[in-house]
Amino acid sequence: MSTRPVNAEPYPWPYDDVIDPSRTALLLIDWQFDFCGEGGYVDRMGYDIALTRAGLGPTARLLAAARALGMTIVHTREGHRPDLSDCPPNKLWRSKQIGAGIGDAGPNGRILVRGEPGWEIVPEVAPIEGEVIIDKPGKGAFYATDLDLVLRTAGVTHIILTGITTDVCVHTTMREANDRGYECLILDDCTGATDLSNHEAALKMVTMQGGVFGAVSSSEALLEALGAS
Ligand code: C5J
Repeated sequence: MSTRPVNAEPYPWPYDDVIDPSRTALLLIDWQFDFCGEGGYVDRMGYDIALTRAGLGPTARLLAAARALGMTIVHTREGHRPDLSDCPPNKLWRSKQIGAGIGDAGPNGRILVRGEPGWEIVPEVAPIEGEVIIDKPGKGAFYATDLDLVLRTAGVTHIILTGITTDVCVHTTMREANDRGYECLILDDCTGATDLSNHEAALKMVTMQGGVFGAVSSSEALLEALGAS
C-alpha cells in the first residue's frame, strides 16, 4: 500500500513524509457516555453534548479504515477506582462545585467511576478484541498509565489523535506525546469540546511556532492521503 503526506496545518503531516500504518497509532480518547452521553458527566455539568458527540461519525469511519490498514488502535477511558482512592481531592471538590460530583450516583451510575455504565465507551467507536484500552485517572493518557511502554513495544512513532475533549484530555495527551518525541496529528472533525471557541482555540494553538505540538487536519484529508477515501 502507498500513502502520502496529509494536507495539514501548519505543515504537510508527517514531518518525515510517509505515513507508515505499522508505525502509526490511532488514539481514541475518552469516547465515554460520561463525556458524550445523556445523563453523563458533561451533560450533568450543563454543557451541550451535541458538541462532544459531533466527531463520532467521522471517527467511526476513520476507525474502520485504520483497522483495515493495521494501525495500532488505542482507546482511553478517564475514570477512578470505586473508592476514589486515585481521585485527587481538588479534582473531586471541583466536580462537586459544578454539580457533577465524581462518584455521585446519576442516571448512568456513579460519575466517572470505573465499571459504571457512564464510564463505558459508546457503541459507535467501541473497542474490539485485540485493541489496547488505557484506563487513566487524569487528563493526559500518559500520566499514571503504561501507554508509552505499549506504544514503544508496538514500534509506534506517529500518533493520530481523536476524541473528547479537544481542549482538555486530547490536548494534554498530545502535549505529553509530543514531549516524548511522537509525531502527532490532531483531527478537527474527530474531536470536540464543551465550548466551540475552546475547540477552535485548542486547534489553533497546535499550529503556532511551526507546529508546536504537531499538525492539524481533517479525517477526510487523512483518508485521502491513506488511499482510503
Ligand atoms: C474532561 C476529558 N474534560 N476527557 N475530560 O474532564 O476531556
